[in-house]
Amino acid sequence: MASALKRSKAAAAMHLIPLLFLSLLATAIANLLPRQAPQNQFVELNLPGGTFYVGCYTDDVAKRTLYESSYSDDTNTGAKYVSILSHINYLQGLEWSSECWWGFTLAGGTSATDSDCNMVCTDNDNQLCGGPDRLTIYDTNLAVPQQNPGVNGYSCLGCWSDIVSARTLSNTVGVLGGSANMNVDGRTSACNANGFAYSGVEYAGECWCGNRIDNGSAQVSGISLTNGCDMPCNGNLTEFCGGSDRLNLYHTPTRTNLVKEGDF
Ligand SMILES: *[C@@H]1O[C@H](CO)[C@@H](O)[C@H](O)[C@H]1NC(C)=O
Ligand SMILES: CC(=O)N[C@H]1CO[C@H](CO)[C@@H](O)[C@@H]1O
Repeated sequence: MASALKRSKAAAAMHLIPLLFLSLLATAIANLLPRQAPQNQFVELNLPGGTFYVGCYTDDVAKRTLYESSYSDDTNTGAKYVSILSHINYLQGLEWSSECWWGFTLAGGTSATDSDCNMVCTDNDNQLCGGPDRLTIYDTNLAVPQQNPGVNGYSCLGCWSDIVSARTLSNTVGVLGGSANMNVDGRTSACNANGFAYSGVEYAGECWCGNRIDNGSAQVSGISLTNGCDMPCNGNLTEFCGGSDRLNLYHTPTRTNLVKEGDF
């Protein structure tokens, strides 16, 4: 009886071997077939010209692959993310269905297989938004912006700290076309026309003017990719307009009719 049982178990196992072989073969063939690239799902979204799929990359909460900024929203779709951030995105990454990351360069991470990025976007089953510790990365193919060295007689003093509750420059002066039209040229000429020797651009579209540096603001060293002055101007994507709590500060030594602080 016992030996009959053993024999039948062995016979069953013999039947499993061809099945196992067939399943391995099927997997091998599937891997050889061309896979639908994720970017095909985004082509329909009218991505800004030139945007292309870079690949699936690893990410690490302790050392982000794209560190410039992040945005998370449970109603995220790739399309929504792209439309919100397309004007400031250079490399953009989608992760864990609803997280959006961007940066000018890959700050870490390594290339992973496309199939690791297998999570669909939170509210759109037809788009892929990365995976666990995996980013679906796109490149907008835009040139990385530069710090404008100076214009209209103002020269750049670099990147300076600012705080909402204690401003570095205490006067706001609008530019023609408003925040959406902000650039260093418009910014410095508006401060000049209003009698200010210092001019600052912040957070892509904020305008600040003053005749002294207030509240203990200090220069932040480093290149634009690391010192926080990393947001392209709304009105000129090829130059920086400060960042979050950061001003690109400009000064002109030639102004003679300075207004007093508080006069404006
Ligand atoms: C845009 O920025 C670049 C770099 O700072 C500058 O050379 C160019 O004159 C700017 N264009 C305008 C219209 O301000
Ligand atoms: C919080 C703080 O100290 N704010 C100061 C920033 O600088 C302006 C101009 O000197 C002062 O009026 C504020 O009190």
